[in-house]
Amino acid sequence: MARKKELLFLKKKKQKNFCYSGTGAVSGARAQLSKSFLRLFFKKEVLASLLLGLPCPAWASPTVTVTKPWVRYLLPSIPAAGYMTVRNDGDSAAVLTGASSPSCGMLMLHKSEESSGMAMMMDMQTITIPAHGSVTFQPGGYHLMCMSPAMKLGDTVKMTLSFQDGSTMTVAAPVYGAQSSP
Ligand SMILES: [Cu+2]
Repeated sequence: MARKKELLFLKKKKQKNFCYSGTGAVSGARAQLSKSFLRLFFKKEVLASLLLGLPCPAWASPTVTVTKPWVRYLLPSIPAAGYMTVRNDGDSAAVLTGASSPSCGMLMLHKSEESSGMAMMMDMQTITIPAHGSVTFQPGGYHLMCMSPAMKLGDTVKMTLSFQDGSTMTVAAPVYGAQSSP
């Protein structure tokens, strides 16, 4: 019984892994696996798809939409932040599990919060967009943290969002400076 559950879990994981294109996401998902034989299995799968150049069966959810993506960029040495509104018109929650961008090095899910007068930033493993609801990424709240920004003002950068159901979405975000926003 327990074994069956484990296999189901494995199947889900496999589906999820297959749709990631960023190496960061793959290694992140791999890190979640506890058993070494599972790790081997996944390594083989990922390696095979890389070697054979198999297309990742990426698909976009028909019920999730992203509006007004933009990036606030200050300096190359300071992480930039990505903002947007993610809307979910589906009947079940959409769970954002990661993000990647060729212009960011690592692109992380973060949340800013104030705690006893101090501004804090938290690393989020997932961000849930409720059914028939939306989550707004904005200064002072949820944001995508672009750790090594390679961009300049006026550029448009691509950011890919990965969801728990295996769907992905790539958005084009215009780059703004310290004083401006869309
Ligand atoms: Cu941050």
